[in-house]
Amino acid sequence: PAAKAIGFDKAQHPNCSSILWDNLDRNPNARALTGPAGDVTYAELIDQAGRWGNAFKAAGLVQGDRIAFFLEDTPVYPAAFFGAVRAGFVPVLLNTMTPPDILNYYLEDSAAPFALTEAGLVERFSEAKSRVPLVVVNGEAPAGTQSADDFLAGYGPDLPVATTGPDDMAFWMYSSGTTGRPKGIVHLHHDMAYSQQSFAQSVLKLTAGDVCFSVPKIYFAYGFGNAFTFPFSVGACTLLMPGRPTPEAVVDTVEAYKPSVFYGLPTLYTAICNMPGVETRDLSSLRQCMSAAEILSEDVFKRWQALTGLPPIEGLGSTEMLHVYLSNTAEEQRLGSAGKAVPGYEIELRDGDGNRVGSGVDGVMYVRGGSSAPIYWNRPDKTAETMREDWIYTGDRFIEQDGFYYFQGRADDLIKVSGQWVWPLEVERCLNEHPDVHECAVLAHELEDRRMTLRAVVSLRAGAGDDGQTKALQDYVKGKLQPFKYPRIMEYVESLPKTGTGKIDRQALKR
Ligand code: 3SK
Repeated sequence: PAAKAIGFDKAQHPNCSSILWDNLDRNPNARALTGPAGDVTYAELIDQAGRWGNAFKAAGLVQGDRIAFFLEDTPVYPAAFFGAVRAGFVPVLLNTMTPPDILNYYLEDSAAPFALTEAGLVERFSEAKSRVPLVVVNGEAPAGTQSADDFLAGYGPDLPVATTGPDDMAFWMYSSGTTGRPKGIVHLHHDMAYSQQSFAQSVLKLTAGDVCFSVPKIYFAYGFGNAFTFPFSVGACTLLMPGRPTPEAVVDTVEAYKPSVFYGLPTLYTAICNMPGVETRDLSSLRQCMSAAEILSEDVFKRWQALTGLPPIEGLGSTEMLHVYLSNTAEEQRLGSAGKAVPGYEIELRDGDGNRVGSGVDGVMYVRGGSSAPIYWNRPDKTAETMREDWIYTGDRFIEQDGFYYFQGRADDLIKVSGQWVWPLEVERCLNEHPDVHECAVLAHELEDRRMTLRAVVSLRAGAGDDGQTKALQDYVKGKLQPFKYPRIMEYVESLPKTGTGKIDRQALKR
């Protein structure tokens, strides 16, 4: 039904390379890419993509073979990606921050018989026990590897499209794997066109005149849609910036290349707003700004609007769904919300028993739409947990009001205490309001007899803490929430452990 709502015809999308190749007839001399590597027209990019595809074929790869992409955002990325998918190969987009041991895991898990990387990243393959042939781009190829120039030498640009279908595997990305091994998320040939026809057409409304700048890199699903799918689908230009996106580098890049559409994450918007002298910088080329992944604070939202005149449009997506499925729009914004369901996606909030909850009631979000990944590679257990029939279980809790969705926390800790469902975060928020509590974390705890209960780890304010403290805090929760929600186990610490980004490290508190 969601696909019908946006008039999506899957059969029209047997190979995702048409997103780039369609520009050959439409606008071959328009700029496809800009940035420090220079301008590249669509005709030039498609010429390069064709050469990459032919060279992959000549390297002995067979249709469906994976190719590991460990690349910076430079013109090689779209050329090699679109050449590979057109020839029927399956790029695996890898985060260039990955250390050698995890990179080795990716290579083994994906069974990629071939990899592309940057001259500056070759040494990360040091632990690649499954020695894959390496093609090195943007610099010198060390001994035992091949340079991109040598790899491409002698291959022409004419590349017939492989006999793939809309439901064939097209490319993968890996989940970040904060808990457990990262999972290979498999996307199909029609998925890019779906996210274009849903999110991009209804929210972004790009035109061929736009220059799009995605600070999140291409190997993130968010960056991939922003930098490839959406601009190439309408013949717009994409600005590629390699290297670390410090706020200074990002602002310099905006001034130099004058993008019209900007995509960032809340941390970047915050860092730019805090840059000394930012109000004297020229951000006037921007006409639209998008923020995703986390909720932007009201303060930063307002400061960015004051700086640029543009309210960031906030949305939420996932790698499993390929891009954004909840979004505010330029016409309809609710601060603090992740927005409404994007046309083409259905959202359901369900309670712990799987029943749909009504408006204003906290529930776990399920989403479905035509761009969802069908499986995690080689992980039937995780696939069954997340891909439930055609719904994706997001693990995020939301409340819906007037069609807008408000994030409430993660569902992982949802537990049944005395036969009733409890969200530890709700209890945590309640305890945090007590004047004696400096900070706290409330976690699920399994008793010896397998029953579940709540355990609170509390750091008290200076001067607080007497014999009656535990009872006082438990009574406080009983008085504010349903009484069965009080934490049976109370522990006190000087301070709570923190992650690298300053959040409470719940993993470290688990036992
Ligand atoms: O919101 C996110 O985290 C996200 C993830 C993947 C693709 C797109 C987005 C916005």
